[in-house]
Amino acid sequence: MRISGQRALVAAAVLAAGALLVSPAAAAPQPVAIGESGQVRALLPNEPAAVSADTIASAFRTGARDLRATSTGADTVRLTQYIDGVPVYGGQVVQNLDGQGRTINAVGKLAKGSTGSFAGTSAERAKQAVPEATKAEKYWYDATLVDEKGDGQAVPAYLVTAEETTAIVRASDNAVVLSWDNHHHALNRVVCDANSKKFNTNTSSNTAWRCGTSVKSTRAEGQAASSVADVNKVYDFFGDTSKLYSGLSYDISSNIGVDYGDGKGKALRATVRACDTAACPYRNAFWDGQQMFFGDGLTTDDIAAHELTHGVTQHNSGLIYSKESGAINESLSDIFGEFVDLTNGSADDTAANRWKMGEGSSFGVIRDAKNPESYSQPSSYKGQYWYTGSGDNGGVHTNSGVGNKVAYLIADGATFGGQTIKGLGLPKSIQLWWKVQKTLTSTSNYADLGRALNAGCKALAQAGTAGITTADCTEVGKAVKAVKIG
Ligand SMILES: [Ca+2]
Ligand SMILES: [Ca+2]
Ligand SMILES: [Zn+2]
Repeated sequence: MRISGQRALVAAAVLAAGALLVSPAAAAPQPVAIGESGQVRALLPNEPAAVSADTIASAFRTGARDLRATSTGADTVRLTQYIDGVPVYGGQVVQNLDGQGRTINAVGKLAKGSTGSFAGTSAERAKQAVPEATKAEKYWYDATLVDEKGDGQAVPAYLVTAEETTAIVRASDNAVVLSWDNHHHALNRVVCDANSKKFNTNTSSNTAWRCGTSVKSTRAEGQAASSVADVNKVYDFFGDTSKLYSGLSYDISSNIGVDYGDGKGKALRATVRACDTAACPYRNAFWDGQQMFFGDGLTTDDIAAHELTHGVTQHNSGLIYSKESGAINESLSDIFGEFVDLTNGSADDTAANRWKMGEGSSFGVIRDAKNPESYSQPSSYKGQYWYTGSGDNGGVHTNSGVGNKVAYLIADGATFGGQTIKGLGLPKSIQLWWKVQKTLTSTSNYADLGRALNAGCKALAQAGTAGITTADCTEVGKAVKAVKIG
């Protein structure tokens, strides 16, 4: 209801040059949070208020007033910035709403304005900049929204999709200004045993290892256990992951599942005991955008939930798999992977394994959220082991240590980074990180994560979700400070 009203108001504002607006200019200045680049990153009203999209646009100091509600949840609305009917890449604000639909706060970022036009540009030309491109869509690109240097003015660009990569191509000179890997290395389940069949995980089409068509189903929903342990483990861990997300009213089968037309419907699918042409056994696992791919013995609860959470992230915050947003993407997968692990009652849920990733897998422990340094990951923003190179999409599997550490601090509490934090425990943590997943945007960086944690906690305390209190938010604030992201 509110949303369509808001959309109508925005459309009217564009057409009638503000004639129908309730004079936002006359309203008192809104309390805002300013990011490193000097731009507004959050609107923080003193108390929940009825806020129009136009008020948000002016609070975020943008001249482009066309904010459209592009997705809505029970307590959040995601607004995307449009200029002349074309979306701004990463130009999004998420409103946290109270039970009356009033805004508790709004986090995100918008382009200040735009220069140039799409006249004389073409999708076909943009596609030429990316090998094997299949699609090119118009977007405005403001480098500062992805933490690159710029003047805050969006320029015409194309979001070009190829099988292995996604890139932003600037329309004026057809230059690739940003690119990332699509390959990220839920209850209807289909699990397929590849039995060491080899696939080229770098170049071959995803269809080669599709579970249910190219590789036949070994165990589908409701079927008896298989003789292959990896098949049964993934089947069970998909169940555990689905249960955790159901507790957050999110049905992963319907939201991230895929239907390959094999009669099994939209399902969480995984190909297990799969090999790479260059490595057999293959010691890795990934989410390919549609389904999971597991090397032999990689099927642990935390890894299965990690891969599925990449699907959840793809369909919610949409964090791009590059640099800081990619590190946060990885971290959300580790955090929810460990939330599933810590709450599924498996025999290996010992104190020694708490916060470790990959215990029990064929490659052993690979990361530790409690002590990231022990696996050469940073515990704090730009701290020891912080990675600044271009490998691994800008260190997404290294710099994720910061997000992991803050999750550990919030859940268990500790003295770290000059702060003594009292832990909130797992149930509250799960609610808080779910709020974060819903409020981050595709280009969020660590400072945005800090704000999303603080703003999200405040919104949950206001709603009384899971018994979260403002005292808990004080602890969250300390954890955010301790790892230097706020
Ligand atoms: Ca477990
Ligand atoms: Ca674990
Ligand atoms: Zn991952």
